Amino acid sequence: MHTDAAKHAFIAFGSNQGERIDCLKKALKALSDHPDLSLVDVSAIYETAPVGMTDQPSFLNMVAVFHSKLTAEALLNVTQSIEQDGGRERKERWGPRTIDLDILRHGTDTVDTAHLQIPHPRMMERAFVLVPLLDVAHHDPALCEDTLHEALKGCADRADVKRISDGLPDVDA
Ligand code: A4P
Ligand code: MG
Repeated sequence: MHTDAAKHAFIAFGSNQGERIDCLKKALKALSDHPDLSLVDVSAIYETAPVGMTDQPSFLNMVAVFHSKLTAEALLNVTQSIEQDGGRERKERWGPRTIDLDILRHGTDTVDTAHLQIPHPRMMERAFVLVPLLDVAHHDPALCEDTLHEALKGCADRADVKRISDGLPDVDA
């Protein structure tokens, strides 16, 4: 299902299994190729220490912004099928994964159902989300960068987020 008015969709990418850069690239391409999504911008890529279940490899994290003509629910279907195509097996919550795609925001939508919450309920507590989000937050005037910086000060994982590249190579945004 799609709507005519495009919204800014902010999607957080995480990978800590396999060729992590390739997993990010593959998911970004799949989203960009969707007829109702167009890529606006990508953050830098960050290497981050695992949060939650700490006994697992480090992650690569980034955030991408799209113009979305999908509904939030349809976008979740798209991200979940891309996760599956990326070889993700859901074994345990917060466990290792080839690709995790979390919808952080979708325009000004607020959704609170059993299977979808937007804005993402944990986004303001995690430096591995907030730091890349700050790279691209200017695309949405409703996203207050001061609020993001303030939230970042309270994140326990703040020191564990290291910028490793300015963005994915070979991506036109
Ligand atoms: N779901 C609800 N709202 C959303 C949303 N806005 N976007 C539901 C995407 N999914 C959403 O997710 C579980 C369920 O969340 C889905 O079925 C969907 O209906 P999942 O991807 O299957 O499982 P998960 O990712 O293990 O659980 P969860 O709760 O999404 O975990 P998080 O919060 O994504 O944390 N440490 C570092 N350094 N970097 C990371 O990327 N990621 C996690 C996962 C933990 N630690 C990490 C990282
Ligand atoms: Mg997830």
